[in-house]
Amino acid sequence: MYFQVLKETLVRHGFTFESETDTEVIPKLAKFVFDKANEEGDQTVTFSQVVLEVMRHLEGAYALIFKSRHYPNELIACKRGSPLLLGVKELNDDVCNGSAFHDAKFLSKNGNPKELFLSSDANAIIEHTKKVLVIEDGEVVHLKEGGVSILKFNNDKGRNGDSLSARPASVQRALSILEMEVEQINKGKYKHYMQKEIHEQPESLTTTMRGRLLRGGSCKAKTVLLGGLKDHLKTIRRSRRIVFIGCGTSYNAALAARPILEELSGVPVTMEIASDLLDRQGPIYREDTAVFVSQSGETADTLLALEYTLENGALCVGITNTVGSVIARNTHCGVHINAGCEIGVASTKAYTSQIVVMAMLALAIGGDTITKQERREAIIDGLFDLPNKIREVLKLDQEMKDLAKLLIAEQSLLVFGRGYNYATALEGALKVKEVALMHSEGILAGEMKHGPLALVDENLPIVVIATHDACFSKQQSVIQQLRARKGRLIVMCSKGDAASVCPGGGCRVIEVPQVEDCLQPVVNIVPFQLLAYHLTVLRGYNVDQPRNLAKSVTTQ
Ligand code: UD2
Repeated sequence: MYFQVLKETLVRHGFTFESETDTEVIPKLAKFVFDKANEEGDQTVTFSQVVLEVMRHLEGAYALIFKSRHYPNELIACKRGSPLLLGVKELNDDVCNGSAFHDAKFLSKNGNPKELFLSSDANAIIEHTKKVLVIEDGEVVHLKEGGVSILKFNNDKGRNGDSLSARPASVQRALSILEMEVEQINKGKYKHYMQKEIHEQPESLTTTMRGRLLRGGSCKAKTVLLGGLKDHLKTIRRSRRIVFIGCGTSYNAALAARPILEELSGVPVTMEIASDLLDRQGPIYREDTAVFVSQSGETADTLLALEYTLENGALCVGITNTVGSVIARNTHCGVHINAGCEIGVASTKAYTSQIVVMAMLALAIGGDTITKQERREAIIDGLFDLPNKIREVLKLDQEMKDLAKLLIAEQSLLVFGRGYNYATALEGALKVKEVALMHSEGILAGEMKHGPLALVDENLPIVVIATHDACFSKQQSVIQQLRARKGRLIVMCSKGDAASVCPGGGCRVIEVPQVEDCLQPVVNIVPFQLLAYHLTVLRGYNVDQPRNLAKSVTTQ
Protein backbone atom coordinates (compact mmCIF):
# COMPACT_ATOMS: atom_id res chain seq x y z
CA MET A 1 0.00 0.00 0.00
CA TYR A 2 1.47 3.36 -0.95
CA PHE A 3 1.91 5.91 1.78
CA GLN A 4 -0.87 8.15 0.45
CA VAL A 5 -3.37 5.31 0.84
CA LEU A 6 -2.12 4.60 4.36
CA LYS A 7 -2.27 8.30 5.17
CA GLU A 8 -5.85 8.60 3.93
CA THR A 9 -6.86 5.62 6.05
CA LEU A 10 -5.27 7.18 9.12
CA VAL A 11 -6.89 10.55 8.41
CA ARG A 12 -10.26 8.77 8.22
CA HIS A 13 -9.52 7.41 11.69
CA GLY A 14 -9.01 10.91 13.06
CA PHE A 15 -5.23 11.33 12.74
CA THR A 16 -3.91 14.71 11.72
CA PHE A 17 -0.62 15.21 9.89
CA GLU A 18 1.90 18.00 10.36
CA SER A 19 4.09 17.30 7.35
CA GLU A 20 3.95 16.00 3.80
CA THR A 21 6.55 13.31 4.51
CA ASP A 22 5.91 9.60 4.19
CA THR A 23 7.93 9.13 7.39
CA GLU A 24 5.21 10.72 9.51
CA VAL A 25 2.82 7.97 8.48
CA ILE A 26 4.93 5.38 10.30
CA PRO A 27 4.62 6.56 13.94
CA LYS A 28 0.96 7.35 13.39
CA LEU A 29 0.38 3.89 11.98
CA ALA A 30 2.14 2.44 15.04
CA LYS A 31 -0.18 4.41 17.32
CA PHE A 32 -3.16 3.20 15.32
CA VAL A 33 -2.05 -0.44 15.61
CA PHE A 34 -1.43 -0.06 19.35
CA ASP A 35 -4.81 1.61 20.01
CA LYS A 36 -6.65 -0.97 17.92
CA ALA A 37 -5.11 -3.87 19.84
CA ASN A 38 -6.08 -2.24 23.12
CA GLU A 39 -9.62 -1.50 21.94
CA GLU A 40 -9.97 -5.15 21.05
CA GLY A 41 -9.01 -5.96 24.61
CA ASP A 42 -5.49 -7.22 23.82
CA GLN A 43 -3.73 -5.47 26.70
CA THR A 44 -0.69 -7.69 26.28
CA VAL A 45 0.33 -6.60 22.79
CA THR A 46 4.10 -6.35 22.79
CA PHE A 47 6.22 -3.61 21.26
CA SER A 48 7.68 -5.98 18.69
CA GLN A 49 4.20 -7.16 17.67
CA VAL A 50 3.19 -3.55 17.06
CA VAL A 51 6.31 -2.95 14.95
CA LEU A 52 5.88 -6.18 12.99
CA GLU A 53 2.33 -5.16 12.15
CA VAL A 54 3.53 -1.72 11.01
CA MET A 55 6.24 -3.30 8.84
CA ARG A 56 3.64 -5.50 7.19
CA HIS A 57 2.01 -2.36 5.75
CA LEU A 58 5.17 -0.59 4.57
CA GLU A 59 6.52 -0.67 1.05
CA GLY A 60 9.85 0.51 -0.33
CA ALA A 61 13.16 0.85 1.45
CA TYR A 62 13.50 1.99 5.06
CA ALA A 63 15.55 1.71 8.23
CA LEU A 64 13.62 2.57 11.39
CA ILE A 65 14.09 2.90 15.12
CA PHE A 66 10.97 2.86 17.32
CA LYS A 67 10.63 4.20 20.84
CA SER A 68 7.38 4.52 22.76
CA ARG A 69 6.24 5.78 26.14
CA HIS A 70 4.03 2.70 26.37
CA TYR A 71 7.16 0.54 26.42
CA PRO A 72 9.73 2.31 28.57
CA ASN A 73 13.30 0.96 28.38
CA GLU A 74 12.61 -0.68 25.05
CA LEU A 75 13.85 0.19 21.58
CA ILE A 76 13.17 -1.53 18.31
CA ALA A 77 15.16 -1.31 15.09
CA CYS A 78 14.17 -2.80 11.76
CA LYS A 79 14.91 -2.32 8.11
CA ARG A 80 14.17 -3.25 4.54
CA GLY A 81 16.46 -2.29 1.68
CA SER A 82 18.29 0.46 3.59
CA PRO A 83 21.38 -0.42 5.64
CA LEU A 84 21.27 -0.66 9.45
CA LEU A 85 23.97 -1.85 11.83
CA LEU A 86 23.98 -2.62 15.51
CA GLY A 87 27.32 -1.90 17.19
CA VAL A 88 28.14 -3.67 20.43
CA LYS A 89 30.85 -2.18 22.62
CA GLU A 90 33.00 -4.32 24.91
CA LEU A 91 31.12 -7.51 24.36
CA ASN A 92 32.45 -10.39 26.45
CA ASP A 93 34.83 -12.32 24.19
CA ASP A 94 33.29 -15.71 24.73
CA VAL A 95 29.93 -14.32 23.65
CA CYS A 96 31.28 -12.56 20.60
CA ASN A 97 33.79 -14.89 19.05
CA GLY A 98 31.70 -16.42 16.32
CA SER A 99 29.04 -17.48 18.74
CA ALA A 100 25.36 -16.79 18.53
CA PHE A 101 23.89 -13.48 19.50
CA HIS A 102 20.37 -13.96 20.68
CA ASP A 103 20.02 -14.22 24.43
CA ALA A 104 17.68 -11.49 25.53
CA LYS A 105 19.41 -11.12 28.86
CA PHE A 106 23.09 -11.70 28.12
CA LEU A 107 24.05 -8.15 28.76
CA SER A 108 22.82 -7.99 32.29
CA LYS A 109 23.51 -11.66 33.06
CA ASN A 110 27.25 -11.48 32.61
CA GLY A 111 27.24 -8.46 34.89
CA ASN A 112 29.11 -6.44 32.35
CA PRO A 113 26.91 -3.66 30.98
CA LYS A 114 27.46 -2.86 27.32
CA GLU A 115 26.82 0.05 25.06
CA LEU A 116 24.80 -0.48 21.93
CA PHE A 117 24.82 1.69 18.82
CA LEU A 118 22.45 1.77 15.89
CA SER A 119 23.54 3.39 12.65
CA SER A 120 23.01 3.23 8.92
CA ASP A 121 26.73 3.62 8.32
CA ALA A 122 29.71 1.79 9.80
CA ASN A 123 31.70 5.05 9.80
CA ALA A 124 29.57 6.38 12.65
CA ILE A 125 30.13 3.29 14.80
CA ILE A 126 33.80 2.55 14.16
CA GLU A 127 35.13 5.02 16.72
CA HIS A 128 33.16 3.23 19.45
CA THR A 129 33.41 -0.42 18.51
CA LYS A 130 34.40 -2.78 15.73
CA LYS A 131 31.87 -5.43 16.71
CA VAL A 132 28.74 -5.12 14.67
CA LEU A 133 25.69 -6.99 13.64
CA VAL A 134 24.54 -6.26 10.11
CA ILE A 135 20.78 -6.29 10.45
CA GLU A 136 19.05 -8.16 7.66
CA ASP A 137 15.85 -7.25 5.87
CA GLY A 138 12.76 -8.24 7.82
CA GLU A 139 14.60 -8.62 11.13
CA VAL A 140 13.36 -6.82 14.21
CA VAL A 141 16.05 -6.03 16.74
CA HIS A 142 14.51 -5.62 20.14
CA LEU A 143 16.50 -3.89 22.89
CA LYS A 144 14.85 -4.32 26.26
CA GLU A 145 16.34 -3.44 29.61
CA GLY A 146 19.85 -3.91 28.30
CA GLY A 147 19.14 -7.18 26.51
CA VAL A 148 18.98 -7.77 22.77
CA SER A 149 16.83 -10.21 20.88
CA ILE A 150 16.29 -10.57 17.18
CA LEU A 151 13.01 -11.61 15.67
CA LYS A 152 12.44 -12.42 12.04
CA PHE A 153 9.50 -10.81 10.34
CA ASN A 154 7.42 -13.68 9.11
CA ASN A 155 5.14 -13.07 6.16
CA ASP A 156 2.80 -15.81 7.36
CA LYS A 157 -0.31 -14.37 8.89
CA GLY A 158 -1.49 -15.25 12.37
CA ARG A 159 -4.88 -16.71 13.18
CA ASN A 160 -6.59 -13.34 12.63
CA GLY A 161 -4.80 -12.67 9.36
CA ASP A 162 -2.45 -10.14 10.93
CA SER A 163 0.98 -10.30 12.49
CA LEU A 164 -0.28 -9.34 15.93
CA SER A 165 -1.38 -12.89 16.44
CA ALA A 166 1.51 -14.43 14.47
CA ARG A 167 4.50 -15.65 16.46
CA PRO A 168 7.65 -14.18 14.97
CA ALA A 169 10.59 -16.56 14.93
CA SER A 170 13.59 -15.80 17.09
CA VAL A 171 16.87 -15.92 15.17
CA GLN A 172 20.50 -16.42 16.16
CA ARG A 173 23.20 -14.33 14.57
CA ALA A 174 26.94 -13.96 14.88
CA LEU A 175 28.64 -10.60 15.21
CA SER A 176 31.10 -9.54 12.58
CA ILE A 177 34.19 -7.43 13.04
CA LEU A 178 34.58 -4.23 11.04
CA GLU A 179 37.83 -4.11 9.16
CA MET A 180 38.29 -0.38 9.20
CA GLU A 181 40.62 1.49 11.44
CA VAL A 182 39.71 4.71 13.19
CA GLU A 183 42.74 6.43 11.65
CA GLN A 184 41.34 5.56 8.28
CA ILE A 185 38.46 7.90 8.89
CA ASN A 186 40.39 10.74 10.45
CA LYS A 187 41.13 13.80 8.39
CA GLY A 188 44.84 13.77 9.13
CA LYS A 189 46.51 16.99 8.01
CA TYR A 190 43.59 18.00 5.84
CA LYS A 191 40.76 20.42 6.60
CA HIS A 192 38.07 18.35 4.95
CA TYR A 193 37.50 14.74 4.01
CA MET A 194 36.98 15.65 0.37
CA GLN A 195 40.36 17.38 0.30
CA LYS A 196 42.01 14.40 1.98
CA GLU A 197 40.40 11.97 -0.39
CA ILE A 198 41.45 13.96 -3.47
CA HIS A 199 45.05 14.03 -2.26
CA GLU A 200 45.24 10.39 -1.30
CA GLN A 201 44.40 9.18 -4.80
CA PRO A 202 47.98 8.08 -5.63
CA GLU A 203 47.76 5.71 -2.63
CA SER A 204 44.15 4.62 -3.17
CA LEU A 205 44.89 3.76 -6.81
CA THR A 206 47.95 1.79 -5.76
CA THR A 207 45.80 -0.23 -3.36
CA THR A 208 43.16 -0.77 -6.04
CA MET A 209 45.76 -2.32 -8.35
CA ARG A 210 47.74 -4.18 -5.68
CA GLY A 211 48.15 -7.88 -6.52
CA ARG A 212 46.03 -7.53 -9.61
CA LEU A 213 48.56 -6.41 -12.24
CA LEU A 214 51.32 -8.79 -13.15
CA ARG A 215 54.43 -7.79 -15.07
CA GLY A 216 55.84 -11.28 -15.67
CA GLY A 217 59.45 -12.16 -16.54
CA SER A 218 61.01 -11.56 -19.98
CA CYS A 219 58.99 -14.24 -21.76
CA LYS A 220 55.78 -13.82 -19.78
CA ALA A 221 53.26 -11.29 -20.97
CA LYS A 222 51.91 -8.61 -18.69
CA THR A 223 48.54 -9.64 -17.37
CA VAL A 224 45.69 -8.75 -15.08
CA LEU A 225 44.29 -11.02 -12.42
CA LEU A 226 40.94 -10.20 -10.89
CA GLY A 227 40.37 -12.92 -8.32
CA GLY A 228 36.66 -12.27 -8.05
CA LEU A 229 36.07 -12.74 -11.78
CA LYS A 230 38.41 -15.47 -12.89
CA ASP A 231 35.75 -18.19 -12.81
CA HIS A 232 33.29 -16.08 -14.78
CA LEU A 233 35.41 -14.58 -17.56
CA LYS A 234 34.35 -17.17 -20.16
CA THR A 235 30.68 -16.45 -19.52
CA ILE A 236 31.28 -12.71 -19.73
CA ARG A 237 33.19 -13.06 -23.01
CA ARG A 238 30.34 -15.09 -24.48
CA SER A 239 27.63 -12.64 -23.42
CA ARG A 240 25.59 -10.86 -26.07
CA ARG A 241 26.20 -7.49 -24.46
CA ILE A 242 27.56 -5.94 -21.31
CA VAL A 243 25.25 -3.49 -19.54
CA PHE A 244 26.69 -1.02 -17.05
CA ILE A 245 24.20 0.01 -14.37
CA GLY A 246 24.80 2.77 -11.83
CA CYS A 247 23.84 6.25 -10.62
CA GLY A 248 25.69 9.59 -10.43
CA THR A 249 29.45 9.35 -10.17
CA SER A 250 29.44 5.55 -10.49
CA TYR A 251 27.56 5.85 -13.76
CA ASN A 252 30.10 8.39 -14.97
CA ALA A 253 32.98 6.06 -14.08
CA ALA A 254 31.39 3.29 -16.12
CA LEU A 255 30.90 5.71 -19.01
CA ALA A 256 34.61 6.55 -18.86
CA ALA A 257 35.51 2.85 -19.10
CA ARG A 258 33.03 1.97 -21.81
CA PRO A 259 35.24 2.72 -24.86
CA ILE A 260 38.15 0.57 -23.67
CA LEU A 261 35.84 -2.27 -22.72
CA GLU A 262 34.28 -2.19 -26.20
CA GLU A 263 37.69 -1.99 -27.84
CA LEU A 264 39.27 -4.88 -25.97
CA SER A 265 36.30 -7.21 -25.58
CA GLY A 266 34.47 -6.62 -28.86
CA VAL A 267 31.23 -7.08 -26.92
CA PRO A 268 28.66 -4.27 -27.28
CA VAL A 269 28.48 -2.21 -24.09
CA THR A 270 25.36 -0.26 -23.15
CA MET A 271 24.78 2.17 -20.29
CA GLU A 272 21.85 2.30 -17.88
CA ILE A 273 21.07 4.79 -15.14
CA ALA A 274 19.56 2.46 -12.55
CA SER A 275 16.36 4.43 -11.94
CA ASP A 276 15.74 4.82 -15.67
CA LEU A 277 16.15 1.09 -16.30
CA LEU A 278 13.56 0.48 -13.59
CA ASP A 279 11.20 3.17 -14.84
CA ARG A 280 11.26 1.65 -18.32
CA GLN A 281 11.48 -1.93 -17.12
CA GLY A 282 14.06 -2.11 -19.92
CA PRO A 283 14.86 -5.46 -21.53
CA ILE A 284 17.52 -7.59 -19.83
CA TYR A 285 18.30 -11.05 -21.20
CA ARG A 286 19.90 -14.22 -19.87
CA GLU A 287 22.72 -13.72 -22.39
CA ASP A 288 23.58 -10.30 -20.89
CA THR A 289 26.26 -9.51 -18.38
CA ALA A 290 25.14 -6.67 -16.11
CA VAL A 291 27.80 -4.75 -14.21
CA PHE A 292 26.58 -2.87 -11.11
CA VAL A 293 28.75 0.01 -10.01
CA SER A 294 28.24 1.51 -6.54
CA GLN A 295 30.75 2.93 -4.07
CA SER A 296 28.70 2.07 -0.99
CA GLY A 297 27.23 -1.11 -2.44
CA GLU A 298 23.95 0.01 -0.88
CA THR A 299 22.61 2.51 -3.47
CA ALA A 300 18.86 1.91 -3.45
CA ASP A 301 18.20 2.34 -7.18
CA THR A 302 21.18 0.21 -8.18
CA LEU A 303 20.10 -2.43 -5.70
CA LEU A 304 16.57 -2.53 -7.09
CA ALA A 305 18.00 -2.72 -10.61
CA LEU A 306 20.10 -5.66 -9.40
CA GLU A 307 17.03 -7.47 -8.10
CA TYR A 308 15.27 -6.81 -11.40
CA THR A 309 18.27 -8.06 -13.40
CA LEU A 310 18.64 -11.18 -11.26
CA GLU A 311 14.97 -11.98 -11.93
CA ASN A 312 15.69 -11.70 -15.65
CA GLY A 313 18.49 -14.22 -15.45
CA ALA A 314 21.54 -12.14 -16.49
CA LEU A 315 24.98 -12.67 -14.98
CA CYS A 316 25.38 -9.93 -12.36
CA VAL A 317 28.82 -8.49 -11.63
CA GLY A 318 29.39 -5.97 -8.81
CA ILE A 319 31.99 -3.23 -8.59
CA THR A 320 31.84 -1.87 -5.05
CA ASN A 321 34.04 -0.31 -2.42
CA THR A 322 32.34 -1.95 0.52
CA VAL A 323 33.05 -5.53 1.43
CA GLY A 324 29.90 -7.14 2.79
CA SER A 325 27.55 -4.57 1.23
CA VAL A 326 24.28 -5.80 -0.24
CA ILE A 327 25.41 -5.36 -3.83
CA ALA A 328 28.66 -7.22 -3.11
CA ARG A 329 26.70 -10.02 -1.47
CA ASN A 330 23.90 -10.31 -3.99
CA THR A 331 25.89 -10.20 -7.24
CA HIS A 332 27.18 -13.47 -8.74
CA CYS A 333 30.74 -12.19 -8.71
CA GLY A 334 32.59 -8.90 -8.76
CA VAL A 335 35.54 -6.77 -7.87
CA HIS A 336 36.11 -4.69 -4.75
CA ILE A 337 37.75 -1.42 -5.71
CA ASN A 338 39.65 -1.30 -2.38
CA ALA A 339 39.84 2.51 -2.46
CA GLY A 340 39.55 2.73 1.32
CA CYS A 341 36.81 4.39 3.28
CA GLU A 342 35.34 7.41 1.46
CA ILE A 343 33.59 9.89 3.74
CA GLY A 344 33.15 13.09 1.73
CA VAL A 345 29.69 13.01 0.18
CA ALA A 346 31.15 14.00 -3.19
CA SER A 347 32.91 10.91 -4.47
CA THR A 348 36.50 11.47 -5.62
CA LYS A 349 38.92 8.62 -4.97
CA ALA A 350 36.20 6.02 -5.48
CA TYR A 351 35.60 7.45 -8.97
CA THR A 352 39.21 7.08 -10.07
CA SER A 353 39.47 3.60 -8.53
CA GLN A 354 36.26 2.54 -10.24
CA ILE A 355 37.66 3.56 -13.64
CA VAL A 356 40.89 1.70 -12.95
CA VAL A 357 38.98 -1.44 -11.93
CA MET A 358 36.90 -1.24 -15.08
CA ALA A 359 40.01 -0.76 -17.23
CA MET A 360 41.40 -3.89 -15.57
CA LEU A 361 38.07 -5.59 -16.23
CA ALA A 362 38.44 -4.70 -19.93
CA LEU A 363 41.94 -6.19 -19.96
CA ALA A 364 40.73 -9.34 -18.19
CA ILE A 365 37.79 -9.84 -20.55
CA GLY A 366 39.85 -8.94 -23.60
CA GLY A 367 42.07 -11.99 -23.23
CA ASP A 368 45.50 -12.44 -24.75
CA THR A 369 45.00 -12.04 -28.50
CA ILE A 370 48.27 -11.27 -30.29
CA THR A 371 46.79 -8.41 -32.29
CA LYS A 372 45.96 -6.46 -29.15
CA GLN A 373 49.04 -7.37 -27.16
CA GLU A 374 50.91 -4.12 -27.70
CA ARG A 375 47.91 -2.07 -26.70
CA ARG A 376 47.29 -4.22 -23.62
CA GLU A 377 50.87 -3.89 -22.49
CA ALA A 378 50.80 -0.12 -22.98
CA ILE A 379 47.69 0.06 -20.79
CA ILE A 380 49.25 -2.12 -18.09
CA ASP A 381 52.39 0.03 -18.10
CA GLY A 382 50.13 3.09 -17.95
CA LEU A 383 48.31 1.65 -14.95
CA PHE A 384 51.57 1.01 -13.12
CA ASP A 385 52.62 4.60 -13.69
CA LEU A 386 49.23 6.15 -12.94
CA PRO A 387 49.83 6.95 -9.23
CA ASN A 388 52.89 9.01 -10.27
CA LYS A 389 50.89 10.89 -12.86
CA ILE A 390 48.22 11.64 -10.24
CA ARG A 391 50.91 12.99 -7.93
CA GLU A 392 51.96 15.26 -10.78
CA VAL A 393 48.47 16.52 -11.58
CA LEU A 394 47.79 17.19 -7.88
CA LYS A 395 50.44 19.89 -8.11
CA LEU A 396 47.80 21.95 -9.91
CA ASP A 397 46.16 22.58 -6.54
CA GLN A 398 47.16 26.25 -6.30
CA GLU A 399 46.34 26.86 -9.96
CA MET A 400 42.86 25.45 -9.45
CA LYS A 401 42.41 27.56 -6.34
CA ASP A 402 43.28 30.64 -8.41
CA LEU A 403 40.79 29.57 -11.04
CA ALA A 404 38.16 29.06 -8.32
CA LYS A 405 38.73 32.66 -7.15
CA LEU A 406 38.09 33.80 -10.67
CA LEU A 407 34.88 31.80 -10.97
CA ILE A 408 33.56 32.36 -7.46
CA ALA A 409 30.68 34.63 -8.44
CA GLU A 410 29.66 32.84 -11.63
CA GLN A 411 26.17 31.44 -12.07
CA SER A 412 27.13 28.63 -14.36
CA LEU A 413 29.98 26.61 -15.84
CA LEU A 414 29.85 24.47 -18.98
CA VAL A 415 32.25 21.57 -19.57
CA PHE A 416 32.79 20.18 -23.08
CA GLY A 417 34.30 16.75 -23.57
CA ARG A 418 34.13 13.83 -25.99
CA GLY A 419 35.40 10.29 -26.46
CA TYR A 420 37.15 9.03 -23.35
CA ASN A 421 36.52 12.39 -21.73
CA TYR A 422 32.81 12.76 -22.26
CA ALA A 423 32.56 11.13 -18.84
CA THR A 424 35.08 13.65 -17.47
CA ALA A 425 32.82 16.48 -18.64
CA LEU A 426 29.81 14.95 -16.89
CA GLU A 427 31.70 14.09 -13.71
CA GLY A 428 33.55 17.45 -13.58
CA ALA A 429 30.23 19.28 -13.89
CA LEU A 430 28.65 17.00 -11.28
CA LYS A 431 31.42 17.80 -8.77
CA VAL A 432 31.00 21.57 -9.26
CA LYS A 433 27.24 21.28 -9.01
CA GLU A 434 27.03 19.03 -5.96
CA VAL A 435 29.51 20.71 -3.66
CA ALA A 436 29.98 24.27 -4.92
CA LEU A 437 26.23 24.62 -5.55
CA MET A 438 26.93 26.27 -8.91
CA HIS A 439 24.98 25.27 -11.97
CA SER A 440 27.23 23.24 -14.19
CA GLU A 441 26.61 21.06 -17.19
CA GLY A 442 28.75 18.47 -18.92
CA ILE A 443 28.22 18.53 -22.66
CA LEU A 444 29.22 16.04 -25.33
CA ALA A 445 31.26 18.28 -27.66
CA GLY A 446 29.83 16.49 -30.70
CA GLU A 447 26.42 17.84 -29.70
CA MET A 448 27.60 21.45 -29.52
CA LYS A 449 25.82 22.58 -32.65
CA HIS A 450 22.60 20.90 -31.66
CA GLY A 451 21.77 23.44 -28.99
CA PRO A 452 24.52 24.33 -26.52
CA LEU A 453 26.25 26.71 -28.95
CA ALA A 454 23.37 29.13 -28.41
CA LEU A 455 24.53 29.65 -24.82
CA VAL A 456 27.99 30.83 -25.80
CA ASP A 457 28.84 34.49 -25.21
CA GLU A 458 31.71 36.46 -23.68
CA ASN A 459 30.45 35.95 -20.11
CA LEU A 460 29.72 32.26 -19.65
CA PRO A 461 32.84 30.34 -18.59
CA ILE A 462 33.42 27.12 -20.57
CA VAL A 463 35.96 24.40 -19.91
CA VAL A 464 36.97 22.39 -22.98
CA ILE A 465 38.80 19.12 -22.40
CA ALA A 466 41.25 18.69 -25.27
CA THR A 467 43.93 16.29 -24.08
CA HIS A 468 45.77 14.35 -26.75
CA ASP A 469 43.83 11.38 -28.17
CA ALA A 470 42.07 10.35 -31.37
CA CYS A 471 39.49 13.15 -30.90
CA PHE A 472 42.10 15.88 -30.49
CA SER A 473 41.68 17.55 -33.88
CA LYS A 474 37.91 17.57 -33.48
CA GLN A 475 38.30 19.31 -30.12
CA GLN A 476 40.66 21.83 -31.73
CA SER A 477 37.93 22.75 -34.13
CA VAL A 478 35.39 22.99 -31.27
CA ILE A 479 37.75 25.45 -29.57
CA GLN A 480 38.02 27.48 -32.78
CA GLN A 481 34.27 27.70 -33.12
CA LEU A 482 33.80 28.68 -29.50
CA ARG A 483 36.47 31.37 -29.84
CA ALA A 484 34.83 32.66 -33.00
CA ARG A 485 31.77 33.32 -30.80
CA LYS A 486 33.92 35.07 -28.19
CA GLY A 487 33.52 32.16 -25.77
CA ARG A 488 35.28 32.57 -22.41
CA LEU A 489 37.45 29.47 -22.56
CA ILE A 490 39.44 27.43 -20.12
CA VAL A 491 41.17 24.63 -22.03
CA MET A 492 42.48 21.45 -20.45
CA CYS A 493 45.25 20.01 -22.63
CA SER A 494 48.22 17.66 -22.49
CA LYS A 495 51.52 19.11 -21.31
CA GLY A 496 53.21 21.02 -24.11
CA ASP A 497 50.03 21.42 -26.18
CA ALA A 498 49.08 24.91 -24.96
CA ALA A 499 50.14 26.64 -28.18
CA SER A 500 48.28 24.22 -30.44
CA VAL A 501 45.00 24.30 -28.50
CA CYS A 502 44.97 28.02 -28.11
CA PRO A 503 46.98 29.60 -30.94
CA GLY A 504 47.63 33.27 -30.28
CA GLY A 505 46.70 32.92 -26.60
CA GLY A 506 43.57 34.41 -25.09
CA CYS A 507 42.29 31.37 -23.21
CA ARG A 508 43.23 30.07 -19.83
CA VAL A 509 45.05 26.74 -20.13
CA ILE A 510 45.30 23.85 -17.68
CA GLU A 511 48.11 21.48 -18.68
CA VAL A 512 47.91 17.92 -17.42
CA PRO A 513 50.31 14.99 -17.78
CA GLN A 514 49.54 12.73 -20.71
CA VAL A 515 48.85 9.04 -20.15
CA GLU A 516 47.50 6.18 -22.29
CA ASP A 517 44.30 7.59 -23.82
CA CYS A 518 41.88 5.23 -22.02
CA LEU A 519 43.39 6.15 -18.64
CA GLN A 520 43.36 9.89 -19.32
CA PRO A 521 39.95 10.37 -17.58
CA VAL A 522 41.60 9.29 -14.31
CA VAL A 523 44.11 12.16 -14.61
CA ASN A 524 41.73 14.71 -16.11
CA ILE A 525 39.13 14.55 -13.37
CA VAL A 526 41.59 15.60 -10.67
CA PRO A 527 41.74 19.33 -11.60
CA PHE A 528 37.93 19.38 -11.58
CA GLN A 529 37.87 17.81 -8.13
CA LEU A 530 40.30 20.47 -6.92
CA LEU A 531 38.32 23.23 -8.59
CA ALA A 532 35.04 22.03 -7.04
CA TYR A 533 36.71 21.75 -3.64
CA HIS A 534 38.21 25.27 -3.69
CA LEU A 535 35.08 26.85 -5.17
CA THR A 536 33.05 25.36 -2.32
CA VAL A 537 35.40 26.49 0.43
CA LEU A 538 35.69 29.98 -1.09
CA ARG A 539 31.93 30.24 -1.39
CA GLY A 540 31.62 29.24 2.26
CA TYR A 541 29.66 26.01 1.81
CA ASN A 542 30.05 22.68 3.59
CA VAL A 543 32.33 20.56 1.40
CA ASP A 544 31.81 17.24 3.10
CA GLN A 545 28.07 17.45 3.49
CA PRO A 546 26.55 19.32 0.59
CA ARG A 547 23.05 20.72 0.96
CA ASN A 548 20.28 18.11 0.60
CA LEU A 549 22.63 15.24 -0.29
CA ALA A 550 23.60 12.03 1.52
CA LYS A 551 26.64 9.82 1.04
CA SER A 552 24.81 6.56 0.44
CA VAL A 553 21.54 7.15 -1.32
CA THR A 554 19.64 4.34 0.31
CA THR A 555 16.17 5.50 -0.65
CA GLN A 556 14.60 5.75 -4.07
C1 UD2 B 1 40.48 -11.48 -2.32
C2 UD2 B 1 40.32 -10.98 -0.88
C3 UD2 B 1 41.53 -10.15 -0.50
C4 UD2 B 1 42.81 -10.98 -0.70
C5 UD2 B 1 42.86 -11.52 -2.14
C6 UD2 B 1 44.03 -12.46 -2.31
C7 UD2 B 1 38.18 -10.33 0.16
C8 UD2 B 1 37.03 -9.38 0.21
N1 UD2 B 1 39.14 -10.12 -0.78
O1 UD2 B 1 40.57 -10.34 -3.17
O2 UD2 B 1 41.42 -9.72 0.86
O3 UD2 B 1 42.82 -12.04 0.22
O4 UD2 B 1 41.66 -12.25 -2.45
O5 UD2 B 1 44.08 -12.93 -3.61
O6 UD2 B 1 38.25 -11.24 0.97
N2 UD2 B 1 32.37 -9.94 -5.15
C9 UD2 B 1 31.06 -9.95 -5.57
N3 UD2 B 1 30.47 -8.75 -5.85
C10 UD2 B 1 31.09 -7.56 -5.69
C11 UD2 B 1 32.44 -7.55 -5.26
C12 UD2 B 1 33.05 -8.77 -5.01
O7 UD2 B 1 30.45 -11.01 -5.72
O8 UD2 B 1 30.48 -6.51 -5.92
C13 UD2 B 1 33.01 -11.24 -4.83
C14 UD2 B 1 34.06 -11.67 -5.82
O9 UD2 B 1 33.54 -12.39 -6.90
C15 UD2 B 1 34.97 -12.52 -4.96
C16 UD2 B 1 34.86 -11.84 -3.59
O10 UD2 B 1 33.69 -11.08 -3.61
O11 UD2 B 1 34.46 -13.82 -4.87
C17 UD2 B 1 36.06 -11.00 -3.28
O12 UD2 B 1 36.25 -10.02 -4.30
P1 UD2 B 1 37.62 -9.18 -4.38
O13 UD2 B 1 37.53 -8.23 -5.52
O14 UD2 B 1 37.92 -8.61 -3.04
O15 UD2 B 1 38.60 -10.39 -4.72
P2 UD2 B 1 40.19 -10.43 -4.73
O16 UD2 B 1 40.54 -11.77 -5.28
O17 UD2 B 1 40.78 -9.23 -5.35
